[in-house]
Amino acid sequence: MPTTRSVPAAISLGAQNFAAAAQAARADLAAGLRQNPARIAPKYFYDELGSKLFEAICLLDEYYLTRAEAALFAAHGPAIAQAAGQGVTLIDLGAGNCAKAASLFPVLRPEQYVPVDISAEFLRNAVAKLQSAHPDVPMLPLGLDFAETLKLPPAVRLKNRLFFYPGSSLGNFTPLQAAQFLTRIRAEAGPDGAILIGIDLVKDEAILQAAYDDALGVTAAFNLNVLRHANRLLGSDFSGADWRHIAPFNAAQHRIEMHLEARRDVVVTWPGGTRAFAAGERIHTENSYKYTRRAFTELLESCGFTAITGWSDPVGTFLVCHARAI
Ligand code: AVJ
Repeated sequence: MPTTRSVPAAISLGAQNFAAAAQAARADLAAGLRQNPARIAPKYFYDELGSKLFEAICLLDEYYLTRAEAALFAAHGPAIAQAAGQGVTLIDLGAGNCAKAASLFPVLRPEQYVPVDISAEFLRNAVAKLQSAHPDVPMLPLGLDFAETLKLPPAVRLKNRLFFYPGSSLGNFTPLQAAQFLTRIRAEAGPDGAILIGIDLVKDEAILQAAYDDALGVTAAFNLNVLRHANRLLGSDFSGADWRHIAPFNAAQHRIEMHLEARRDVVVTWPGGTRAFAAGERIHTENSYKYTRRAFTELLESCGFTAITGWSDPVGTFLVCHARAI
């Protein structure tokens, strides 16, 4: 009989530094709003409501990514487990509701599960549920911004680290930033480490656009919610009603862009700053890069990954890759 494990509270790295982190977020948001064009980084989407809206996006007919990836995990689970080997330390970057990793538990049988998410509160709730469903898997939730630091606490096993980065999250980075991030993962993975990563592939523009501008307006709500989060963090006075969600495909850069476009002349004020937007002016909130299978394999290789195995569907909707750090 497996013993029942109590759920460790999400370790919030930097929680001891809460004031400094809040100050850094304010400085970052204010600097982005002063730029031309203005920008708000996609990490600010994920307050509690934003995380829930993203979960809802994953259920939309138009947002094919999550289902395409889940189908690949289901179809190739045994092959993925074979590539990964026994007794992995599964480090889930951007775990959210932890559903993707949990779907792989039966085949991967991880020795330790380390979900990492910027939204520690959301993570705590997800892990509480998951731990009771899988009492035999030791879990160590970490509330941390892994784009800032990948330094993991000593309680994370060093052996057989498998960095799990699903959902095409890498697409938020420019190709140069993506290469830098993959190189850091490779360094943290160590000699017996590996990566299991999912990436969205370039496809028909209409399919891409619909995925980021759905008929129900859930993605619009997700994008607009960043303004509510900014208001709380920065003390700004954005009104969602002043802004429109737009999601054009930038063909030259192989990326969907999300912006918020001012519906009228708007003045936004926060403690210590102000910014005037003319009607039609935009705030850039996200890039979502799409890769070809060849370009993505070359990216992994250029970052020093080897023994790359890729799984895709016949139409080339989505790609899952396993690769060794050394
Ligand atoms: C979580 C970054 C993979 O780019 O598809 C979904 C975020 N933005 N709809 C993506 C997102 C709008 C998503 N990633």
